[in-house]
Amino acid sequence: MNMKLTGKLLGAAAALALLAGAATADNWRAWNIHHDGHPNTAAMDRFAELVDSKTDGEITVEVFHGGVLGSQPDALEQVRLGAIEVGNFNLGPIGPMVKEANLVSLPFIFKSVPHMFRVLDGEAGAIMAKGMADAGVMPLAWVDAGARSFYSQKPINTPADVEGLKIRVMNNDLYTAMISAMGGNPSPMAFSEVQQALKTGVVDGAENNFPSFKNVGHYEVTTNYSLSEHLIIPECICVNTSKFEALSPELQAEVRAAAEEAALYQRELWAVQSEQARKDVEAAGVAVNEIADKAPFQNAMASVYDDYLAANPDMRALVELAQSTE
Ligand code: BDP
Repeated sequence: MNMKLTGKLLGAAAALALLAGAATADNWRAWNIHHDGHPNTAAMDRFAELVDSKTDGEITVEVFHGGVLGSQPDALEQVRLGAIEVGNFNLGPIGPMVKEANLVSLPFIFKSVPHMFRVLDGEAGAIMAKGMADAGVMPLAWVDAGARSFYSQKPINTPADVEGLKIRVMNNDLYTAMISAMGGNPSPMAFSEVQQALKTGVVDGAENNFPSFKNVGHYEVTTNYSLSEHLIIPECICVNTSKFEALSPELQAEVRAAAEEAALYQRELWAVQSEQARKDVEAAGVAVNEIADKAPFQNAMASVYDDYLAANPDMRALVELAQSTE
């Protein structure tokens, strides 16, 4: 066989091997609610690149940004069913389907973002992760979502300022209870509808962290952002449990490592970009109000905790575990 022919045959064999590889590649879809310019969008793109490189293309991830694959509750359901493989989910909307995940939706449960991560990295986090995985949404890594504060056309300095206001919340009974406990009218609504609702006065206010407040233009239709920091809710890079468990141990380790690296990248971006988002909204004319004493807000949440623990006595141990974490 001459050298030319050998070369050709080898080339053909390589092409076939590539084709075979491509045919067996697992192509995953990932859901992300955020748009360009949000730290999680960059982090999810990084996750896709890392999965591709770590698994040598055996798994590819296509990220769909801007919530185009559906609202968050819908996307969660789809990941549970395996119709979408991956998502960057907030634990708020996971609470109604995974009891343990609701821990993080209790207002003021965490003292700070670092405290929240210490709880997640400890026994409480392991219990939550197991509950989520059993429900079909397995967290591979936790990401930062800062603290959520109220915004509306007037400053909110005390719980009494919420009285009579219609406030948009995410889908979770704990948030409706939280607003009701201050005398406000809670309005659960999809994230994609909030800007219009604020603009047309369908709601008087909403609550979120600085990057989300900025990224989807809520700041353009709001004049006051008041630093209540009443909820510190983590997010995850989550995968359909069966899909993940069907992978070889080697691929599982590579996908997990990709998620962990992407999450560390997200936390770095978050630190810088949430500061920047605050500056940007202030420069655009939003008044950011410090709340010197948050105790009245915390005290107003007593009935939320009492009612929740009366209805869910099995959550008491997890709540106490979080509260006793240094
Ligand atoms: C953002 C979260 C996103 C939520 C959104 C909301 O990152 O997952 O859907 O808040 O308020 O901060 O719905």
